Amino acid sequence: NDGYKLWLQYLPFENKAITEYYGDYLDNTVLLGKSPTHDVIQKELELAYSGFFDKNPGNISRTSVGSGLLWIAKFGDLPKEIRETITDHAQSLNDEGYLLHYLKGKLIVSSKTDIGLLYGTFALLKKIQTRQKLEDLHEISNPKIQKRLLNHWDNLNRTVERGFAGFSIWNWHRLPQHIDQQYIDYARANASIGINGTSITNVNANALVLTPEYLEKAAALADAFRPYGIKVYLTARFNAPMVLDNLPTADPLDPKVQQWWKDKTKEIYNYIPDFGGFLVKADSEGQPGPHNYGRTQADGANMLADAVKPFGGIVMWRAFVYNEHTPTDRIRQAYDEFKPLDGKFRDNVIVQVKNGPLDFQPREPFHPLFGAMPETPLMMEFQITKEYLGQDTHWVNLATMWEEVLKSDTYAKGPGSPVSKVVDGSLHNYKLTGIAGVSNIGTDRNWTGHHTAQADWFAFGQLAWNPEQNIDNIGEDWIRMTFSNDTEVIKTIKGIMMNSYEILVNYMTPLGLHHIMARSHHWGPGPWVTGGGRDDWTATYYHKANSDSIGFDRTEKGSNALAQYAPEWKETWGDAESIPLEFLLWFHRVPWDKKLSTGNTLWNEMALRYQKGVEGARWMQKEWSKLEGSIDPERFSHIASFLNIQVNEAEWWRDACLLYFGQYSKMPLPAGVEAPKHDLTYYLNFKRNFVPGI
Ligand code: BDP
Repeated sequence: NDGYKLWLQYLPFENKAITEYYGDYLDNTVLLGKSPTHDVIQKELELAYSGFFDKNPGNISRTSVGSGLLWIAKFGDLPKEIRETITDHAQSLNDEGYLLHYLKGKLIVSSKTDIGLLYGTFALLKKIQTRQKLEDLHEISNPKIQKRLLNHWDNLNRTVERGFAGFSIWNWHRLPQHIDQQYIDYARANASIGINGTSITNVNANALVLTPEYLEKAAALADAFRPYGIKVYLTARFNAPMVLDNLPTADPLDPKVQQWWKDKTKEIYNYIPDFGGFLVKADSEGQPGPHNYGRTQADGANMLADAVKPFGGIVMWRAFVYNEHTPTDRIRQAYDEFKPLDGKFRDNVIVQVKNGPLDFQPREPFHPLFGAMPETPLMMEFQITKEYLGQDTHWVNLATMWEEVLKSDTYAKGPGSPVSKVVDGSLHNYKLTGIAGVSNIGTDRNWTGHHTAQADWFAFGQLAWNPEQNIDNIGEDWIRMTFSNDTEVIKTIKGIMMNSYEILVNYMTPLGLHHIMARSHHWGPGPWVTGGGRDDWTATYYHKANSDSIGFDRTEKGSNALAQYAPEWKETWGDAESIPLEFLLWFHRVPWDKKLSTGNTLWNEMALRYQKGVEGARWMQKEWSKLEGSIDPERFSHIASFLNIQVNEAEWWRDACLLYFGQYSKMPLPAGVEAPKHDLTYYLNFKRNFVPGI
């Protein structure tokens, strides 16, 4: 098993009783209605059937038959007598929602729309994959977030920015004529978890994608994805009018520029009639933007919004805007820039905000813009690819981090105003809602490099559908669908998953440390990174270690980034004595010999946490080894070898960071912390010339 089938393994039923139980339904299936999506549904049912029963699928009836036990049809397509039994329930369905309902010997999967029916079918298959009892089913499910997107940071030359699982799956050279099976399987996988949009190009955008040659190719992808309910979005390079058509300016208030975008947009819609809209990174890390013309982010976004408006498109405008020439703390800048623009964006603009104010670190407090923009829809951007979290070889369950962020209380409307309710729109009554995950997939046979990184893609989809879903259940479903329904296997893998996040934070960035990775590629430790072109891309800018203390003072005595949060947070995080230790050095400078609430000095606590992280990684390895024989050998040894790497790299992180910081603390390692294997010079030079990546 090479993992290509992801969580859609449709593993054979383990015994006769289970085979017969589900066989009753699956051998008596009625699928009513006609559309390309119905054909997709039929194919998926057949694929699942051949997996479950290990034989060719029987006929699925496409006309009403009295003997049907499993009915899959839109509400309007159901025979009257069945339809009447679910009328009340069907009222509460939205356009993408589905209903699973058991009644008097019949199981009904229904919806208002074709896509809702596809989602319902996948939901049913999930119930079967996770061995649930069908007679208990009474489920109505509507997605809580409207736009649920993957963001691919894929370049036109097929490299993937921060991609660690091979090259881009978009083979531009062969498009539009060749539609690879992988595109179809991509769409199936995404539809199975409710993803309904994909932005296929890097946010560090190449204007070429807006030329007819590429639009034709993007249109071919859009055609392939359409039956699966997935819309295509493109990244727009802000100065495209200059790059592609030699306009003298890209000033968003210039009528000629505005007209250029209107014409370009019309052209795009000729190729892709249901084009979703633009995703834009502007005025950030060298990308052009409205700042170049003294204009605001709203001016830039609104120009594009006006262009897509007549066609029903949207603009996702990223808040990841910061500048090395701005003297304030980098993490303050997005809020300082966007907060005053609240209410100034068109109604088809949604501002896309990273989960934290810095940049996808192992642990950050939630971004202070959440809760601060009641008049402007905000969408969440998570990074599924693990740029700062060990990249392809570390096993870490990202859902744990995402849940922590989504559950954080913004206090925007008093206690009980979590980030999840900002994102699902309920807190501020946003008319437009969205969530994006920076994709972790590539041409690797198993899509994601690490088999277990498939779980992050899966969990992202589940949380996009419902950001308040329980991550334990998400994890368990994934294990059952991907590996096995065996109780021991589930228990062991779930144990590893649910502990993996804290373990990684401990061996990388305990106590609120951040951005101490190696320069530029961000793989491995680099607390010594300093100097170079941009201060705000170094480690020393963030940890500021010296012989007295370490940490970034973000209280009013320091950068006062803390003031961007609600007063409740100022109270919790503002006091170095009582702040939860996971954010201590994010908000405070703390003397090395300061006694913490744990009874340890800061230095000892740091060292012990690094050690604990290493021990955690070893524990993960030991737990996994118990599964030999219960998991297919190919995936078992693939994961085992990656765990080896993870343990080695956890030790590397611990040793390098403790040696480096130890120069400042000048304190000995406390009992229980293993002595580093080498001296600091070794780590400074270790893997220096190696460029990780694909
Ligand atoms: C950072 C990445 C960089 C991205 C940037 C972004 O290092 O490659 O272009 O985020 O989100 O995390 O735009």
